[in-house]
Order: sequence, then structure tokens, then C-alpha cells
Amino acid sequence: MKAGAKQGVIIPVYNHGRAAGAVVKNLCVLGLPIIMVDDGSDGETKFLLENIYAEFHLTVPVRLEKNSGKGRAFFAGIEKARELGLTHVLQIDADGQHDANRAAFFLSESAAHPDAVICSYPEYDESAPASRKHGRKVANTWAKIVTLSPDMSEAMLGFRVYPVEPVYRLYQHSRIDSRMGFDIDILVRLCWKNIPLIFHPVRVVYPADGISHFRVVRDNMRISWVYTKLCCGMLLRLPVLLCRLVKRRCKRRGTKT
Ligand SMILES: Nc1nc2c(ncn2[C@@H]2O[C@H](COP(=O)(O)OP(=O)(O)OP(=O)(O)O)[C@@H](O)[C@H]2O)c(=O)[nH]1
Ligand SMILES: [Mg+2]
Repeated sequence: MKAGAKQGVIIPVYNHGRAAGAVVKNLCVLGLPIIMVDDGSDGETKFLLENIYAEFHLTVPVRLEKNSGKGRAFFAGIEKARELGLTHVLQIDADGQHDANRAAFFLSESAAHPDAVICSYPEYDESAPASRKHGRKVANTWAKIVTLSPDMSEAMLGFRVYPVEPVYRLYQHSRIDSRMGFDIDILVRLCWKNIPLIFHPVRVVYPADGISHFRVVRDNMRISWVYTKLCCGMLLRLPVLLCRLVKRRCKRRGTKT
């Protein structure tokens, strides 16, 4: 890791108290601070989280009294990360769907490429619902369009390592979606800022007893609204994005513009 780099983890938690314990346990081997943002969860999760905080001393609790959405919860985690002096954070869901064993590799990639966001794309098993797989394809096609970046292979999966400062600055200047459109919105905007994105696979499972808060109609409408705004943003940035695309193509062909 580069001198001065300090890594940690952010877990936004909304009513995933039962699954969160195993996630934290798996991450403890990293020996890093684990910021857990309780996004106004119910009494049961609140109680289970108290037990987790007592058992795992690397956890750093943050509580939002009112449920505010994953994006808002993540930003509360970023504010705490800055307070702790962290420079890079791994974002991982609390529901145990992401393979936490990949965390060490993603963090080592971040240490090797500290300016980049280390992003993931999912490797599903048969437990993944077809509707979610299909929805993801559509969303990712739009992500390529609004960034004009063929490299933008996956915009929805919230298993990533972010450099803290660029993300914090982005929140100061942009209105990033506070709910289910958050993972897309933040990545597209970081890509617009020319922050490098590096993608690696991560296994994603959908356990039969898993709790998902994703509501197909409501959240797909939300995501469509986020993309509508991002399309407008893309049109405003079109000259810059086109220049970048041409430069990248030329570089790949080994010619100079
Ligand atoms: N949905 C939702 N999740 C939140 C919220 N606040 C924090 N989270 C956390 O964000 C993560 C993703 O939530 P999920 O409900 O699993 O949504 P998802 O992973 O996009 O949807 P699935 O693919 O169906 O599991 C989990 O760690 C939640 O606990 C919130 O207000 N709504
Ligand atoms: Mg989930």
C-alpha cells in the first residue's frame, strides 16, 4: 500500500441485522475499521447490531434515525471515514450476497491503483432471479451510453473500493441519488470526472431466505429517473466525452490524434 493510504470498510445496513453478523465476521480478518451505517433500521436489527458492535471491536457504528436510503447511508459512512482519516473504503452490502472473501483482493488492487475505483461485476449462480439479471443488462447498456465509455461494464453492483476524497467532493457538488439509483449515479459521475474504473468479478448469491428491499416497479422507475437526469448531464458534457472517446480509440490503435 502507498505511504499515507489508510483503508476501511463501509456497510450500509437497512433491516439486514441477521445477515450482517456473518459479513462482519468475514471482514474482520482484514483488520480494518468497519463503518456500519444503520439506516433507520427496525428494533430487531438495531438490537442485533448492538450485539455485533459489542462482539467485533473493529466496527464503527453510525446511526441514521430515519431511513434515508442506501446512497444517503453511504455518504454518512464517507463522512465518518474522513473523520477517521481513511483514504479508501470498500463498500459492501449487509445482506451477505457479495463474496466477502474477495475483499482482500479488491483492497490490494486499490492499493496498487489508488486513484481508481475498483468496481465489480457479478458472477451469478442459479439462485439469481432472471428479472434482476435482465434489468441489470438494460441498466448497464444505459451506463455505457451516458458515459460514452465502452469500458463501463457494470454500474449497479455495490461492491467497490472508492478513494474517499473524490467521492466526498462529488457529494459537495452533485445531487447523487439517495436511494436505489445511487450505485449507478455515483459511478457514472466519477467516470465523467475521468476517475479510472477497474473491474473485477465477484460472486453474488441470492439465498432463498434472503431479504431484498428492491421493489421491481418502484425502484426501476427510480433508476429510469436517474438515467433521465444522467442523459441530460451527458448531453451537456458531450464534447468532452467525445474527445475522450476518440483519444482512447486512437491510443488503442497506437496512433496519435
Ligand atoms: N434497499 C435499501 N437498502 C438499504 C437502505 N439503506 C441501506 N441499505 C443497504 O443497502 C444494501 C442493498 O440493499 P438490498 O435490499 O439488498 O438491495 P439490492 O442488493 O440492490 O437488491 P437485491 O439484488 O434484490 O438484493 C443492503 O446492505 C441494505 O441493508 C435503504 O434505504 N434501502
Ligand atoms: Mg441485496
